[in-house]
Amino acid sequence: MTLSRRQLLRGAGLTAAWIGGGGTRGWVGPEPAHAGDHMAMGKRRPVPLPRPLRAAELPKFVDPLPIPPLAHSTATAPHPGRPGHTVPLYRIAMHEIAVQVHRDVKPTRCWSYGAGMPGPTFDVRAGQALAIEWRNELPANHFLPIDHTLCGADANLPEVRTVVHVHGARVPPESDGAPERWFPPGDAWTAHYPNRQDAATLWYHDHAMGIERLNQYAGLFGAYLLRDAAEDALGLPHGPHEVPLFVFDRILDADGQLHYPTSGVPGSPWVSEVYGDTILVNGKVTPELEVERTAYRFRIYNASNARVLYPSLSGGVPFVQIGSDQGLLPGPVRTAALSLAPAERADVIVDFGALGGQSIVLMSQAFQLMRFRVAPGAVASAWKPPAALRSVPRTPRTAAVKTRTLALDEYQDNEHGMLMLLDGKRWRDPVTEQPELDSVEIWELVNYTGDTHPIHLHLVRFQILDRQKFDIDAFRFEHKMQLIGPPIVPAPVELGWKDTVQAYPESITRIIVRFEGYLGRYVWHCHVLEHAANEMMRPFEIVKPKPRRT
Ligand SMILES: [Cu+2]
Repeated sequence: MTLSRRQLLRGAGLTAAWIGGGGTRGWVGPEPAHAGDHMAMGKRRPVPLPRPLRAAELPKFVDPLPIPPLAHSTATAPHPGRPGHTVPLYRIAMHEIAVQVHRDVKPTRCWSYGAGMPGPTFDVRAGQALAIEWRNELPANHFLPIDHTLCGADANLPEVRTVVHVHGARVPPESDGAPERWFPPGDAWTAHYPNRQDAATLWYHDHAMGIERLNQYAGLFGAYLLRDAAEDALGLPHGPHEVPLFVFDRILDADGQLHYPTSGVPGSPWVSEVYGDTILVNGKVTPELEVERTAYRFRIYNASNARVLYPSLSGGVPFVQIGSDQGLLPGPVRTAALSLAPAERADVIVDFGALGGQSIVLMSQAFQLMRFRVAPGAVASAWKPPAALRSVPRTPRTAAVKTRTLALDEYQDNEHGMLMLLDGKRWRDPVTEQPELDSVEIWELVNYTGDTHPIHLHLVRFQILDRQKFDIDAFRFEHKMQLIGPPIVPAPVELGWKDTVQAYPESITRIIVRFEGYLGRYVWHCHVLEHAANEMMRPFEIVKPKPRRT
């Protein structure tokens, strides 16, 4: 029998003692793997679904692309910081709904923040505070398999719990949607969103401890578009020419119902990643959007649990990418394909002006996601991208007062087979990342695994400095950190502000972060939701600056 190198590595149990950051850092973690245990190790593979929906055989492009409605405020709430003032209040209730994902498929049970899935789109202005009352009107029982052995998913808790995180929003800690701030059906929670940040393509989604991956899989997410005057001045396509596209993979059974795979291990159904063979856009399988012969702005979200998407257009039609997670890029970037890990966003322009009468398919590798049918007619005038979009000054490395070296690694775990941890620590270990308010730090994410982990920091925006490969064998077998080649600077599409970064396999990914906004406790985690559920999530705490001698 042949063992793969990764099986050998896991079997060797060598991961527990890396000396990093210039000093020896003792680490006490889960039991290291024992030689010979390799058969029991590794990722938990999902049990195959006996009767899957054969989505690839469904007729394509027969349903119109749904466009989520806008959310509207219906009341006011007291301004949290200004006595006598009020802010608009939005009331959003979570319900179980039935979604027609395709003309020929029975309605699918989903959970949503509105009448459709995804939930309503918040279209709001930077600098204008608002409040949202999130009301949990979901059923008392979950329809997807809870693993009660995971941290924070104990069997004595209410089965259905929810809390909402506006991903990328700069909010006080009490409004951030901390995973343990969940509330059960029948309860509500009002959060405040100051919106004191630049225009950006944000989104809201469930973040309830231990079941976030199930709640998002069920459909609990939606768009939160933040606009500002700098963006208005660019005259970008808007109104009917601006469309959010939530792309996500799911497994559907022959009856069109969501299937969340299980491990087959009694009492512990967690699996390490979920990949579906059905990809939906705004809740439809291969929908179609009729477009005019003009430029459109698409906000593309990867709302998958684990799948990285590589959106491209048929016929070599390019995207002009104008923004990423946290708003506009410095300048437009013409590109044939995008790369979006879970939770990443791309803000793109597609100019259909010269494509009258044509059909353009949005793809991700071999998957056909949706089709644009362009109105017939002669070539219309072409959209001219602005030469510059927004100033994104690079944060100099010299601004950093601290460099943290943080390991992303896999460990043998007796209960779950495999565990992925941030710097060898679990969620409930003491807080170790405590940046001072307004300080700048460099975080070196050292990924010892063979997977890309999309790492998201709540509250802040950051810049990617570089990535650098290292020799994983030299590390595993000789305990040496041997870098391979020079640091690779980010591609032009990664030169904007980010809140989620792809930490590449067997590489160091360096980001530079200013911890501005608020004091208090936030979260950083992998956005592969199965990883986050099994300990690849940690608190961080922004603390008061220590007084310094002048
Ligand atoms: Cu991960």
